Amino acid sequence: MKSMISLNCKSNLLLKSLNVFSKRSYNTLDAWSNIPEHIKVKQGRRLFLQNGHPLCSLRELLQQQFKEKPINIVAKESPAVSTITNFDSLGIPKTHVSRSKSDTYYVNKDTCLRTHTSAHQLEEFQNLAESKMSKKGFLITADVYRRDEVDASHYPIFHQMEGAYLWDRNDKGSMLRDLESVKLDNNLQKLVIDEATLENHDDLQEVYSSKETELASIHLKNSLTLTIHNLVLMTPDSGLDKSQVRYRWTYDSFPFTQPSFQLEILWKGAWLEILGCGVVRENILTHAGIQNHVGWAFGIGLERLAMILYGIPDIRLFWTTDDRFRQQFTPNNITTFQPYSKYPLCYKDISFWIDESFTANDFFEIIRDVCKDLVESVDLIDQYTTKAGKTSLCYRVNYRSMEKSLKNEDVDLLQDNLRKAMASSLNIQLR
Ligand code: FA5
Ligand code: MG
Repeated sequence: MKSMISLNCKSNLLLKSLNVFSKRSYNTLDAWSNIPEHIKVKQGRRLFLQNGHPLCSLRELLQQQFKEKPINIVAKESPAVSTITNFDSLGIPKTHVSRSKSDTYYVNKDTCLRTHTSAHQLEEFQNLAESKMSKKGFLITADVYRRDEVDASHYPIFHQMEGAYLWDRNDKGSMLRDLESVKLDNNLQKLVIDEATLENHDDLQEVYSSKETELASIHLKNSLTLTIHNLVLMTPDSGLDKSQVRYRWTYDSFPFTQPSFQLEILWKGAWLEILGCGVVRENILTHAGIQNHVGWAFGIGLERLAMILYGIPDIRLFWTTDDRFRQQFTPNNITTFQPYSKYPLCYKDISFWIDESFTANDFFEIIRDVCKDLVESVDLIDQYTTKAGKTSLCYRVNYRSMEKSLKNEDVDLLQDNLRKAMASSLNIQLR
């Protein structure tokens, strides 16, 4: 008990000083600062708290699914967190690709825009420890930020809901009792493909018995399958053919959970990944001041799940200010999105020579900055390397507005501005 308190105090002090630090340094720019205008203008819209917005309704509906559980429900405000909070507190290695400037938006070298809600895990586990485990878990919702590809299911700002649930290892019966309450019936079982059972897993956390890990993993998968299926059952028949819905569990890998899984849903003939999860690494719990517990955590992409439930075909629509979008929806209800129109697609190809400094995310970022939400997707359509070792790429930029028909001259102007911005800010040679 003594060591629990001292650990707790130490990490609390660490966190408090970090919070002060991140606020103070928000205006201190340096060579790492890379937050573009298109992010700044959207920061602060807090869609997940806007009554009636599908992301807000989905948050509420998910929270309702967990209402019987003794958990803390939290919404996080400022997205600027220290790199220690976002990466180190979760054991993410210093060399991990997610820390690179091409993957993450940095306020400055020590402060970034959180890339996932897991950034707040340690803090929330500490709150559980401080309450002497009167609560067993938490649900956190927040906006998160990533430099990422351009297509219908990726956006540089999106929303995640992070959940965690723990059991006292001394209370042997509690996990078994909880498992009983998340059994899947035969009909639902038929819709689930589990490619991530633990039989062939040879790298589990040693501190837990294989039985504990197995029970926690089954509870995790069943809880999430049931939660999501309950929401699927709330959708209108006209919007989603429920007989065609399938859930697929596969292995994943996160430095802060072991084993780790992801869940995909079959939607419009393709698998769409909606969440990552796993059994919480015991050292994260002990660091937070929680001893002798076992449990799980997950992070759901709210846009991805909302796209399936509401039939929203393109992730850009969540950000539209067009009344024809917002006025379709009523709070805490799932209705099917009625497209107001499908505007024509217009594509332009762009070819260029690159050197080893080129990263596709830097290119995508310029597209987002110059063309805003007028680009639907960007595809690499050709790539070759000459005998002399020079590499050329050709990307197709697909332009389509969500709100109006784009004129040819508008697209020509955008493409021209894009070429100019690329030539001036990337180490490439346009062809
Ligand atoms: C994570 O972010 C982990 N923090 C999840 C986690 C939590 C694992 C707790 C273990 C324990 P991942 O990078 O896979 O995992 O992202 C989670 C979900 O966010 C994805 O499944 C997807 O639904 C959504 N997502 C990721 N990138 C984007 C994006 N650019 N646009 C929209 N949604 C995205
Ligand atoms: Mg993933």
